[in-house]
Amino acid sequence: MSETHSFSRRELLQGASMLAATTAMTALTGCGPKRSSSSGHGLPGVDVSGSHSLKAHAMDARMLFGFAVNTQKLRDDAAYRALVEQQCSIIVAENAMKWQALRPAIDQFSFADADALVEFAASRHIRLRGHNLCWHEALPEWFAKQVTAVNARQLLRDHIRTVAGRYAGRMHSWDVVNEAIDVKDGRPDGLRNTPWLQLIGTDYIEMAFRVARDADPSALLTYNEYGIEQETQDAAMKRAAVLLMLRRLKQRNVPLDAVGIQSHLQAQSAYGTGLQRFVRDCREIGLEVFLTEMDVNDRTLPSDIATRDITVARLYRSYLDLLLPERNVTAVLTWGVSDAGTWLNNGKDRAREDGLPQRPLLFDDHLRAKPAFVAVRETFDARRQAGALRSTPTPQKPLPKL
Ligand code: 9MR
Repeated sequence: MSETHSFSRRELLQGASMLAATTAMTALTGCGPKRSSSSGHGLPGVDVSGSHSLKAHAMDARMLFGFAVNTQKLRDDAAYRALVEQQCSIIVAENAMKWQALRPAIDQFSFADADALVEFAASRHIRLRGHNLCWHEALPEWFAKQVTAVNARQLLRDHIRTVAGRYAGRMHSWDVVNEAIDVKDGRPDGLRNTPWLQLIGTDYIEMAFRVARDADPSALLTYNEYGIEQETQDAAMKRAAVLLMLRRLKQRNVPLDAVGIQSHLQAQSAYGTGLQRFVRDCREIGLEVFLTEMDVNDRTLPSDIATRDITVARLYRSYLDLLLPERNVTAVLTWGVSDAGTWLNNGKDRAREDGLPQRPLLFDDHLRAKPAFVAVRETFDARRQAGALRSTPTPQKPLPKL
């Protein structure tokens, strides 16, 4: 992170007072993050409400901030709902708008949860991302049995028309195609060998974007991808393949407005100029960038919770310090509201060896702000301060008025 490393350190010093205060408080009172999060700790004395919220600080930096939400919790858990209302200017359904949720049968749609989410967001003036219209995962069970080369194209078209059409004019953005690149599949174009590719052919991506634009002309149409963040060879190759695809789409006038960089980060991995270059390349072809699914996998970090929380906070800080100076980055979302219910605590391959739950997010499982909350908020402030000195317009549509 050559260029950005010193910047991060400087920012770290600026923000160190809050973390130092928290650590000192922990040492003095024993009520800071120590053992299992189930005992409930947060940052004593840190106001996260109103003008101190992430959405307020993000707005000052001309960005949106939000969470991926669980629609059932949003309905049933008042504290969870209040935190979403307090912190978010944008939300996305973690699962409720996937095919698996919306399509109980090949000829049926089930919109109850998605409709409720759209109403919730509209009534609170929170923007909504749609995730997603075309993906190789979260397909319903009937898919493998009933979808063939004969009906696949029409099925995808109808799905996008129906779903994007139903919420037309109400969505900030749609992840139209999710995770379509996998270099390891060995194709020269880098495309992942998905059922959609096999059944429709390579133009399924272009088709999906065109149908989405027709169905909802006002949503920002997004390509969303993971595995492109690190400084590794694999990530560099994947970035190159994604960029090649995006450029080809743009050359063909396919309606494409933004790229989602998922940002599922790994503690102790390096993030740097390769990703920064990618964001700039996206800008050059007229694309906004959203950080769509941020969290930090802490499975390689020590058990001690204070150490883990500070290390996770530092990674959020250095990652956002790297990317937020890029003016085409206009939204940041974490993948989940709190450490309770994070996808990282499901599945053996993500489990920590010490058996403790992962702590990947900005709020603990009692919905209390963690050091990462402060770190993220300060990166928003740094962007605001930099923006005051250096104003570069975003290439596409301006941010909707807040
Ligand atoms: O967090 C989501 C988990 O609850 C689902 O079981 C899973 C399959 O639908 O998807 C998870 O979310 C993924 C997202 O949709 C796309 N990027 C990777 C996310 C984490 O796997």
